[in-house]
Amino acid sequence: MAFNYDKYLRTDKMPTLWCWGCGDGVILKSVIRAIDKLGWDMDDVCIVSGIGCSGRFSSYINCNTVHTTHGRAVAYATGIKLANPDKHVIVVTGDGDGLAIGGNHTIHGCRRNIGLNHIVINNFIYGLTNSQTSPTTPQGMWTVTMQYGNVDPTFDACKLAEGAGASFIARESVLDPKKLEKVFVEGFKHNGYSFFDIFSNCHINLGRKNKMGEAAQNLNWIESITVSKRKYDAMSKEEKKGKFPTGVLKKDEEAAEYCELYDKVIEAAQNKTKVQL
Ligand SMILES: Cc1ncc(C[n+]2csc(CCOP(=O)(O)OP(=O)(O)O)c2C)c(N)n1
Repeated sequence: MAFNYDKYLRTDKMPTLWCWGCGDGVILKSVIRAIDKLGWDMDDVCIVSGIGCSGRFSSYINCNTVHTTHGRAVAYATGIKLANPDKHVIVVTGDGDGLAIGGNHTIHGCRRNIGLNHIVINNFIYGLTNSQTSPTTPQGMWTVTMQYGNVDPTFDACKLAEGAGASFIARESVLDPKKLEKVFVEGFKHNGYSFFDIFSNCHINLGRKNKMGEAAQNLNWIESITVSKRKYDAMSKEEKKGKFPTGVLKKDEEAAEYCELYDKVIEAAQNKTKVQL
């Protein structure tokens, strides 16, 4: 039987504002399928998004949703999770939203290892505002702010998350929705900061002057830069250049989750003692 998305969607908000062929819809459907697989009650789920095309995520899914300000979604989500540690909080940002203006919040969410599920919809560009350079825009590509080609070094979001201390890190792309669903199920179950770098197409605003004006061209390019972690690990330094490993890149189930640590602060305050770590 066909999967019934309607019960998870705000169908009165359809059609979406996303462009034809946009990967955001694939990610939305994969998140819904993962939630369904986990059997979560939608009253226990909160989606927090920032501003951008990716920020629209919270508009279309029928659960608790908070559409916050640009760059601040992780900060809002931190408060929501601390006040409701038993709820499932999913943060959705763009690469600009979560890695440029909101990069600081992302770093500290990872450092605290708070139990958030942070999906960066990485389309390598500022989509909503029409093609400004983002931290993940590949060098050499045209953007409206780098019309002679972007010279800024490309940012690897998963390496940032690892350096900052996230305990679950994965990368996938919209090319394979089944893999996406699987990785969301695994990461959503994880107790700690689950960071997902999801490569998505923006053939309209990244593609239009970078010879990828059609979704398929943009997707082919994503395929050309991604390689499974298993293959990546066996590649030489030279072969690794310009490639990004996909799959689960880190999973540490021993790392302390922040809300649980914070319980110790509450306990210490009640007993007028110091936290026992
Ligand atoms: C404080 C603030 N600065 C700038 C903006 C304008 N703005 C809105 S969305 C956006 C960037 C969107 O790019 P990204 O976060 O990568 O998301 P996408 O649209 O590609 O999903 C910018 C700069 C804003 N709304 N608020």
